[in-house]
Amino acid sequence: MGRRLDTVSTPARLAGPGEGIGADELALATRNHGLPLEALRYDITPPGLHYVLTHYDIPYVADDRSWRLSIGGRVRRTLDLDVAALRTFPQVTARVTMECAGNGRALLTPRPVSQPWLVEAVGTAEWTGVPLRLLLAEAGPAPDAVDVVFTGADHGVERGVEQDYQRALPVSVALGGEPEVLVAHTMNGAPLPPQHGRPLRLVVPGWYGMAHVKWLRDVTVSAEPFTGFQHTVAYRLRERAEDPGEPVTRIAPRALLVPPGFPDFMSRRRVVRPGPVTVHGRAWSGRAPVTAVEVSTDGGQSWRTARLDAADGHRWAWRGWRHTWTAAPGSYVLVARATDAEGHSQPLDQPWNRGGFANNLVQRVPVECVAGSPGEAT
Ligand SMILES: Nc1nc2c(c(=O)[nH]1)N[C@H]1C(S)=C(S)[C@@H](COP(=O)(O)O)O[C@H]1N2
Ligand SMILES: [Mo]
Repeated sequence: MGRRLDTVSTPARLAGPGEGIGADELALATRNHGLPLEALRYDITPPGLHYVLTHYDIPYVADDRSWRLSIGGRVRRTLDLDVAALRTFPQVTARVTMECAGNGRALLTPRPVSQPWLVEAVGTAEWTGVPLRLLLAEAGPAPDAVDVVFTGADHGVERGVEQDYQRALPVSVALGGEPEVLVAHTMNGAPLPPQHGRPLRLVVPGWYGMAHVKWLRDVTVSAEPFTGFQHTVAYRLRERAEDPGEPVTRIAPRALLVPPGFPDFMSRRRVVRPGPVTVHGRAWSGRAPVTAVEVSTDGGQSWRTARLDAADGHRWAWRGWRHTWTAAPGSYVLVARATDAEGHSQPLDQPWNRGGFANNLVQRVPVECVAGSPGEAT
């Protein structure tokens, strides 16, 4: 680690007791925006409302036609493809809910100092592209292949380590058909926007966001396990800095509700009128299909079962749910909790780790039920 990089790039740390969000976290929060929770109403997140997370800078790509994707390493034949060549392969469209592994981090105590997500680092898009397994079949991976490494065009320094953004998948996942990993060029029917990886990105349904490498320029088949920064240093579940930890992979179940009523501008506390209130939202899991959502209006002491929307065949996308709550004047804390077919559910107490990853603590939405002024329409 060079001395000069030491001065610009500091080690990971936890916020001290009572330490508020700092200027560096605020700068990250303004670059990397979340899904406004009211946009959970849409099956497919409208353009610009999908969350964004970019570690370094968004590469400037003036002309997609000059972009090249190389596929090499332990293969019979190296491929060098432009976007037009990629479009000659069979195309697949998949509806995929993507969530940042750091979602919920800013609510943890102590708080890992990083992108300070509350709960909104999620979105659902329809991605069109070429199944990765078809590209790899064309290249012919060697029998000793272990990992497939994906490199983006973005470059930066993180915790003192200068790097291009790189992640890998086990060869079994890269070649697998369920989920089908895509090299996508299209998001919701249009070329990828710059912030979502223009012109090419990886889409790994069911996996946390870090696996979906944007600005994809290189795919390298490797006979060695990948040991890059984003695998062995970042994106590991560890309690103490010196633990090797476990890798972050698939998305843990989560339900989010559309905050009901209307918000206060500063506190964002919600106000509803007395009477029936439809509490609704979305739930997803990258491990197994969502089988139940429960709703509480008393902070998690008692629960009601929500009605799940009909399964629509989009295994890797979130599922809608709803519940009718009859509100009476008073203070409430709404909570929703998802469970998947493997029995994974959401904790009521924070599942803490040093990076604040895969934290699927339930969402809590404080609501005041206040009668309207006399004569006011409700
Ligand atoms: N090249 C590159 N790919 C990347 C990242 C990045 O910083 N660089 N961020 C990853 C992370 S951490 C997440 S959560 C998702 C976010 O994808 P989105 O911005 O399209 O929502 O992209 C992933 N792919
Ligand atoms: Mo992320």
